[in-house]
Amino acid sequence: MDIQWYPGHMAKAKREVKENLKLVDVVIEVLDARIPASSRNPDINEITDQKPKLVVLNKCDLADPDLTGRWINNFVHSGIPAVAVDLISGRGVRLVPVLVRQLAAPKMASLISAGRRPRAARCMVLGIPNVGKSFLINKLADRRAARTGYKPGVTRGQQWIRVAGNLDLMDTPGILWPKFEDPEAAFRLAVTGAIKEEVFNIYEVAGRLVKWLAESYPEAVKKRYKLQKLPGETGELLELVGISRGFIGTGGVVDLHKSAHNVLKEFREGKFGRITLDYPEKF
Ligand SMILES: Nc1nc2c(ncn2[C@@H]2O[C@H](COP(=O)(O)OP(=O)(O)OP(=O)(O)O)[C@@H](O)[C@H]2O)c(=O)[nH]1
Ligand SMILES: [Mg+2]
Repeated sequence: MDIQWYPGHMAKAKREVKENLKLVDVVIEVLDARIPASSRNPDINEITDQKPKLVVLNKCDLADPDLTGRWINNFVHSGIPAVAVDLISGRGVRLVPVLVRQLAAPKMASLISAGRRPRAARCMVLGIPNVGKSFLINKLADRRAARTGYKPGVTRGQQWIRVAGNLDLMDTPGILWPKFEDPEAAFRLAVTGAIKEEVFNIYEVAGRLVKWLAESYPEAVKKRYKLQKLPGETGELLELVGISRGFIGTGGVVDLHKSAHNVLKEFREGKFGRITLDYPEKF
């Protein structure tokens, strides 16, 4: 898979993150629970090295619950506080401010012992595009303070938002690394919606996804497209999706573009079940 996507606004965002990091007490790194490894940007790790950090595994409603539990264990065992949340139902969200305040406590204590007045804990929310950073902030603020959206690249600038519990949160634009050296990670980022559809080949990605689903979750695929048997060929699978959905264009030809879009859309909506693409190594 050939993806070269590093728009200027991301380079700018990275610079601004570096500058603003000195203002914050804690960093929240939002990851996609379906791809906790592939959605970790190595750049973010490097920039935020010295800051207390909370990992939030978001979109748990779409991920395999057993694997989410194992991922959380993995993070916690390696000394990184982590919590699983589902922002649609709100599950797990209440824990986030509690954990952030715990992580900020040493800094707050040092401010007070230096004779400074107590202030709200400041926290920067970081992550790759479309993982739900702005959505998390809105949920904690209990209002639509930050703009959110279905596509990656919605948030363009940094913004402070005060939330309940004496916490100031900074929303940031999603940051993705310039090269996707690991083609498997690039594929996973594309299917989960972190990469703009304009910069990858939708037939290649959707074809590969439906093939993988047919191999890993054959019953779900058969049921979804009312198929008795699954063909081996990727092209044939996309064609069958089109027939099953009635995507027939002029001359009775299957509209493969619509089929590809539909596969991606339904996968992202969790229509094939709760699926995690990255496996934890231990635990
Ligand atoms: N199913 C599901 N969808 C979610 C969840 N959280 C957020 N979303 C969806 O994810 C999409 C992206 O949310 P945003 O908050 O805009 O993402 P972001 O990380 O701020 O994205 P950028 O600003 O583009 O970097 C939206 O369409 C949300 O509805 C969740 O827990 N479950
Ligand atoms: Mg955003």
